[in-house]
Amino acid sequence: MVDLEALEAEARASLAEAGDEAGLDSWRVEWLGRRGRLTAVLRGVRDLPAEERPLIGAGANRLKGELEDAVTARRAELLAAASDGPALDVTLPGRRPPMGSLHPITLTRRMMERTFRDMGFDVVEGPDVELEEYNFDRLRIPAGHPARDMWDTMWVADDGSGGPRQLLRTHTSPMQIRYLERRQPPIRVIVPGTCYRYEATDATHEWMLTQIEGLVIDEDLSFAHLKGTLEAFVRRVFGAEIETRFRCDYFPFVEPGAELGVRWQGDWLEVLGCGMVHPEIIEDAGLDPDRFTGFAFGMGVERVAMLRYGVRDIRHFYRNDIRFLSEFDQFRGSA
Ligand code: FA5
Repeated sequence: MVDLEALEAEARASLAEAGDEAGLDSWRVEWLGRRGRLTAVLRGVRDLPAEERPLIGAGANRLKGELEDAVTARRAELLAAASDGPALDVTLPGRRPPMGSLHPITLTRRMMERTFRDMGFDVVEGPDVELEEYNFDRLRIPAGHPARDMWDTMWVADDGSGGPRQLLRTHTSPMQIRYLERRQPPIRVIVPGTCYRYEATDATHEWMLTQIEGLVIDEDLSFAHLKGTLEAFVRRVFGAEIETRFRCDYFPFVEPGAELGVRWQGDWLEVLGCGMVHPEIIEDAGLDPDRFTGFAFGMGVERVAMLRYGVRDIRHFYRNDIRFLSEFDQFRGSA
């Protein structure tokens, strides 16, 4: 009588020896192939004495199924060993898709907006493509005025319709005029937005930059309010130890005008221009300049971001290098 038990033991022992795919193949030929040893037993069943047939036949068929399973299991085992882990571990967490994060300028802009909101400012936006009139003339910078050279301008191509000239705004100050057309004092507003200048770039200058304009108009406002507001802002953003300096500066739409610089890498970095709103601008808005005064400022968001994150070259911000941008993942949610 065929000893199925001995046969099974031998088959399993030899399967355990198979160390690779080729070994598994030859094992299969030897045991389960057309001329294989178990196949031979199955074929021989019909020649067995009638009383042995059912027992051996059923046993050999069961063994065939079990050996098929065993070879599948052995293959998985070999695969797992090769990949140094289970072939498929369904308990592992899925692969996390890359999430991205907010751009450092967006993070900084939102932080600045929030700081001004806390100080009681409204936030509004204006058009990137602006009329010459608002960007220059009504800010007391008529054509031919030397102050136009302070802003190298990108003009929108003339469409030949004889309409007013348009440009990519060089600063957010035109929104001072637009806002004064719509609102009455007391005014306390900031205007974040992108500006464009036809400028050569260097470590602190980009041709595309973000500004936050501020405009405050009320009765009895003095330069002390301007200084107090901006110093409070700077201390909130950079901490109480930050070193600042005001210096005289000239902008045709303010009188007097100043710039604010902060200590940066042993030097000073100009962060904003500011001043008392020129009485003519107040008057043009239909307000009495003897009653209403105010101050305005325009600050560079990229400059604030450089100080905040210790970025030494402004040009990193818009190079779109994922290695640089992913440094800011850690600030996700801090905006
Ligand atoms: C202005 O644009 C004035 N409109 C600011 C102003 C508003 C003055 C209201 C008075 C009253 P200025 O060109 O200096 O000024 O730019 C203001 C700030 O924008 C600078 O202090 C700097 O922080 C930033 N800035 C200007 N040019 C660039 C540039 N090319 N790249 C990066 N930041 C810049």
